[in-house]
Amino acid sequence: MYSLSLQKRTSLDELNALFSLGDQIQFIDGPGDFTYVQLETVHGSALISLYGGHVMRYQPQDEAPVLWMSSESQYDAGKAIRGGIPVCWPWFGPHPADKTKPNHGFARISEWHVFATRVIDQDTVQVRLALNSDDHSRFFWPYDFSLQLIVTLSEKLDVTLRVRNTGSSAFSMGGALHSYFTISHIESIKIRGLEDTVYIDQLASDARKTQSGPILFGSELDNIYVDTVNAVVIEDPGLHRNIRVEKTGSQSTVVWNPWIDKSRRMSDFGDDEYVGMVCVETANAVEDLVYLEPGETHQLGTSIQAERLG
Ligand code: TA6
Repeated sequence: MYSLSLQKRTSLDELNALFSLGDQIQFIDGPGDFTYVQLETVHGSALISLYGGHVMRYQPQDEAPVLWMSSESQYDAGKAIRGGIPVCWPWFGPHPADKTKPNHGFARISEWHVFATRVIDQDTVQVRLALNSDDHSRFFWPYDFSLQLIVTLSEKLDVTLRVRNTGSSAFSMGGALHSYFTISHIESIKIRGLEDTVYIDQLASDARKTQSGPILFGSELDNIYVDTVNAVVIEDPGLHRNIRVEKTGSQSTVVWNPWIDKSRRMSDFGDDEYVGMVCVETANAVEDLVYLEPGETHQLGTSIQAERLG
């Protein structure tokens, strides 16, 4: 039995008093003593951690999980959760000038708070989490902002990161909704939608190449596809399904599988877990940065749907 501190129980009780909605939106405790929001509809369920604003699970009714989570994920403040949909913001990858700053920005290692919850109908529920600039964020990045993560569960999963520049200075930002997907086996899937698209091969000194045919996997792959607004489909005959990933507010898509050696180098990633996952990330990466004047807003959105094959 997991015993909660009095303060923790109170905060959960307060959250449920303020924001829970029947059995469709509930706040629960979980790994790392983090607080989670559980969404349920007739179509399936989802789970989101307030730490990191991190969608951890998306499970359509009668389907295998769509999002992948590492069994080795750590749940420690200051460390990103491994799997699900990490919110990479306000930069993608290493900080452009200061390598001591966290990879993929600080949003995914920050404590988000609940802004609003809605039951739109029995088929659709929504939660909005918020993260605003403060002394913690200013340690990493000198600008003022208001973030909202809008998660809508229906017959699909829609995740939108809305950024508003609330300061008096303009800023440029990058980022990604860095989605990890569950697949049957990395060597039996195909990824379509990026054919003939230019990509930056992060494993070949960022050489620019052009995708020929569907993306197939036989070794580590870490590509940033540029100038593309295309939907992507992960064809997975082993699970008798396709996963369709559509996007808004993004001109770049990242596809990644760490394969054997990189998996072994990551302490929060099982040595053999690479066979059951692939990342397809809706990004603002490389030259696809977003410039916001004071008061301006940008939305980066990904829409995820599992489609059963015959
Ligand atoms: O998905 C692309 C990527 O930038 C890879 O290079 C790899 O580093 C991955 O993100 C995971 O990064 P993380 O900081 O979460 O370990």
